Amino acid sequence: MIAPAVLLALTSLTETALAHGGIWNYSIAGNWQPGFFPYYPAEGQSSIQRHWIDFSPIKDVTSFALVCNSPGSIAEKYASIPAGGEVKAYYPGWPHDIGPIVVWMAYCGSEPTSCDSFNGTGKYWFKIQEVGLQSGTIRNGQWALKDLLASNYTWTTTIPETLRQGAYLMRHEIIALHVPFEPEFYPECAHLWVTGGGSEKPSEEYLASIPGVWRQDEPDLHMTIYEEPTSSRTEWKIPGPPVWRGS
Ligand SMILES: *[C@@H]1O[C@H](CO)[C@@H](O)[C@H](O)[C@H]1NC(C)=O
Ligand SMILES: *[C@@H]1O[C@H](CO)[C@@H](O)[C@H](O)[C@H]1NC(C)=O
Ligand SMILES: *[C@@H]1O[C@H](CO)[C@@H](O)[C@H](O)[C@H]1NC(C)=O
Ligand SMILES: [Cu+2]
Repeated sequence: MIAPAVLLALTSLTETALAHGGIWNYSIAGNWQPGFFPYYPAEGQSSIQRHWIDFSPIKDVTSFALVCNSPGSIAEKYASIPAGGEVKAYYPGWPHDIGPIVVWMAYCGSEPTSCDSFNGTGKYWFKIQEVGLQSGTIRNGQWALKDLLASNYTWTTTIPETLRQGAYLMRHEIIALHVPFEPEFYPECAHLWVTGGGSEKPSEEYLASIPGVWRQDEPDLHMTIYEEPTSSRTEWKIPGPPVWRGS
């Protein structure tokens, strides 16, 4: 017997799952664990992922939902990981193949639970990874999203080895570019406790505000991949600050 609330959730799941998606699970230094699943009741869930409402994209680049999705309320847990460790994010059934993946972090504070009181809105964010168009054309080339589809919907990121210890938000962001002039943003955040004895932090030039980093008049986001001169271009630059890799 399935409870009506769950049935309802599953119905909306089949509708939206066809078009969109997000991170269901994380592997932290080799161990898989569940994220927050938006189509189950929040009650009873306990994970490292900030809460999100559904698989739909965020299209308003000024929205607070761009930070850690909507509602973006705090996660119940933290995953401990040494600097230099590997995080894998699992996007089962992810449907789109045109667009980049950008992975960001923000320092919440020096206590193991500092993210509990950290909103994330503002100039705190630095990129630790970005993959856009690696070869070919904007219309048909090898985008990060094609790599994601080719690797069983799994995206792998290494935490910079020299990053100072602390609590961090890790923000995965897919930008899907298949709809003309309507880039779709798919952010989700996780709580991390980074250990390992590093001492570095990114300087000002690496930091961006979210929301704020993406703009409505940014030509490389608000474009159509289906028409020239864009479709046959072989270069596409991810807007925003450079990636911080530590020294
Ligand atoms: C992956 O996430 C789903 C949805 O939250 C959950 O049902 C499943 O148990 C998770 N699997 C693992 C290995 O964490
Ligand atoms: C963060 O703060 C902004 C501005 O006060 C607010 O609008 C937004 O909803 C907050 N986000 C979260 C996740 O609480
Ligand atoms: C894809 O990755 C998920 C998460 O690690 C795993 O549960 C699943 O078995 C993998 N599927 C294949 C075909 O490798
Ligand atoms: Cu979609």
